[in-house]
Amino acid sequence: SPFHAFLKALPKCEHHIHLEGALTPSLLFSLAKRNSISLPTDDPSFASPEALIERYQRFTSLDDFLQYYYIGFSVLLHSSDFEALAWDYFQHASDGGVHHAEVFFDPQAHTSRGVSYTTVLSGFQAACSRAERELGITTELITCYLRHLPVSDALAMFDHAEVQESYRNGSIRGIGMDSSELDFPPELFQELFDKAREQGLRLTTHAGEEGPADYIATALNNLGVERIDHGIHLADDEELMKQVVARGTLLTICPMSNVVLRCVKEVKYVPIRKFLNAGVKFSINSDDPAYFGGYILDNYCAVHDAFDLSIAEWESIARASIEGSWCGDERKQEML
Ligand code: ES4
Ligand code: ZN
Repeated sequence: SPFHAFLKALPKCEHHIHLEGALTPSLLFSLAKRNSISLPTDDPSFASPEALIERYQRFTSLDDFLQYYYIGFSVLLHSSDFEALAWDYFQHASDGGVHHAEVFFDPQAHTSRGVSYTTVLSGFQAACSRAERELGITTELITCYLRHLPVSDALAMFDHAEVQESYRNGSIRGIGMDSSELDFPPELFQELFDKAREQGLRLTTHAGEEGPADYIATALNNLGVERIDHGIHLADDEELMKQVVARGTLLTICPMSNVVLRCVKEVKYVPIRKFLNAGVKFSINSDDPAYFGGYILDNYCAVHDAFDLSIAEWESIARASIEGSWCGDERKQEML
């Protein structure tokens, strides 16, 4: 449709994409073969890429998805694997009109398997350089900490020499927090976020995806994050919504993710209209594109089909994605 072309051409930024979530079943199987990794034999979903794709359409919750997501990590061993993974994502992002991407990865889920942080980071950095050179996409990397693991594990990762070096030399712009939400409220990780803030890192966290609006409040007020990843449950708390508007906090919304993980029944139940009416800023993102059936442009199109937004509304959403980015002001000006 003509609107698809309009949405594709809109200069946009992506803020909520887990690079490990860009592992397509096809890349998963080819890396498993190349690296001689055996996939689970007790789950028929790993019989073929097609069977896996079919299973991905039947996730029942965030935790049901995460079980597959972490199995996928097992095929990623070498720097070149991480480079291939991120490069695959950047090509799709470029096709969707992304000019700047701020991408998450989960260091703890690699170092715990014996893959060094430097192996992961160097592969991702190679893809970032190539994206800039060949696609004109600028990038920022964000290390995400896993909330289902002990706080002590997160703190040890944060203090690890290679990680500290990447924070100090600007390879990594900020930290986030992800994985299983309901049993792990944000305030558990107060010390981690205090240390990151003292070091001048930018701060965000997943909150209000499956968890209640209270988790968004503690993420903002205790952890001091400047963005909220997902945040759809903000719509349940009118008072908090006013505070979010007053602070100018950006939500990084992932509509197709919310449907596939059953946080909402359909895209039309993502509170997009409510946020627009209230003046809550948000960007629209893909989250784990290889698992949730689409990249950023698919998410823009799904929102358009559900809400029939005006051209002016779309321009303001894309502008918010640029203004809410963690790149320099000069780069923002180029995109605006
Ligand atoms: C994630 Cl959708 C989602 N939620 C929480 N943690 C995650 N890690 C990767 N995708
Ligand atoms: Zn996410």
